[in-house]
Amino acid sequence: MSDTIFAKIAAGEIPADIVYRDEHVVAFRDLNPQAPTHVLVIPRKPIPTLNDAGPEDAELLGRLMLAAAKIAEQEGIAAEGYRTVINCNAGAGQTVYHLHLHVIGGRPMQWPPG
Ligand code: DGP
Repeated sequence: MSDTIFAKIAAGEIPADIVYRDEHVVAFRDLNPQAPTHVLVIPRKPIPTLNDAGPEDAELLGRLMLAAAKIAEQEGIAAEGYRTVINCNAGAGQTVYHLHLHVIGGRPMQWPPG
C-alpha cells in the first residue's frame, strides 16, 4: 500500500502544491478543493487508514494535528475557524488509501457534515 499517489507526492515523484513539509509530514493543496482553503496533511509513513494506525503512531498522529494548526495559521484561517477531517474507509468517502487529514476553511462550515 506504499505506492499510492500520496506516497509519490511525499517522495517528490509527482508534483503537488506543497504548503508545508518536515521530516514526518507533508501538506499540499487538494486537487479538488471543497473550500477556498483545502489542504491535505499526510504522514510520510504510508498508513492506509486511521484503522491501521497503532500505538507506535501516536506521536505521528499528534504531528499531523499540530501541522494542521500551523497550516491554518499560515493560510490565515486559524482565528476565523476551520475544519479538520479524516475520512476512514469507503463508507466515509475515503478514496486514497494513504492516511490524510483534510484542513478546510475560508468559508462558513455547516454541521452536521454530509
Ligand atoms: P478522501 O476522499 O478523504 O480520500 O480525499 C482524497 C482527496 O485527495 C480528494 O479530496 C481529492 C484529493 N486528491 C486525489 N488525487 C490527488 C492528487 O493527485 N493530487 C492532489 N493534490 N490531491 C488529490
